[in-house]
Amino acid sequence: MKGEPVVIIGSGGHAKVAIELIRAEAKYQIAGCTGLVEGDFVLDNVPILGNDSVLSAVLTGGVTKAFIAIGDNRLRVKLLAHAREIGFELINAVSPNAVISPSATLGKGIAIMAGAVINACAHIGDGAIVNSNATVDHDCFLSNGTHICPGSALAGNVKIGSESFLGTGACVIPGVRIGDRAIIGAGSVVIRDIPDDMMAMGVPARIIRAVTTSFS
Ligand code: JB3
Repeated sequence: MKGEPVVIIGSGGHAKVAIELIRAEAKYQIAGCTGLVEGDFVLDNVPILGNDSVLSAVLTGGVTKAFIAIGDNRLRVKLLAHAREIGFELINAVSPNAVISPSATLGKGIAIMAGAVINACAHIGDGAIVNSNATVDHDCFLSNGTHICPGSALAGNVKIGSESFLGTGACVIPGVRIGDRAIIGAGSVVIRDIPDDMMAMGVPARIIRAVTTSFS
């Protein structure tokens, strides 16, 4: 397998998807994963090298690129900063079957799955996830660590704050602002702004309570 080596930080379901995205791009070779359970494998043959305490040794061993494959938004953003502090360069994992506008801007450590559409002048922040078949339309702004779950749809000019979570199949009408660390329930239709740290769901989405935990 050719390409520069990359270490995957995470070893669960999201890591499986990230590994296959990176393999499909064929730009990097996967050196291994770090996780909470050592001495196992992810997918067919990607070794779990140990927990994150091995990352400095992995870097000095010549693996200078990393991808954070953790679905929990808050933990992913924390690990993104940690990997950068150690000295890793963060790569993106972008499906060759995603459609990304040439005027869209992408940060680092981003996952964009198959069938996703990122339209004109949209911005995707560091560590964001635009999951399978999700659409982000023109002039949308996704802040760092946001997760747009499979099949969700953002119309034009939607702004989503950092570490927010948009559940599977949720829709947001044009111009809506969703705050930081917000959680929108699966299948919701968001027609008005949602403040920071609030959970909303339903058609139309209504605020049901404050958010107390992070989501993935
Ligand atoms: O919804 C979809 C399509 N995907 C979800 C994804 C975005 O988020 C998926 O269904 C899950 O809800 C979630 O995937 P994730 O984060 O892989 O979840 P799970 O399968 O539970 O695996 C979490 C992994 O993170 C486990 O392997 C843990 O060992 C590992 N982990 C937890 N804390 C950690 C740490 N790994 C490292 N390296 N460092 C940590 O601090």
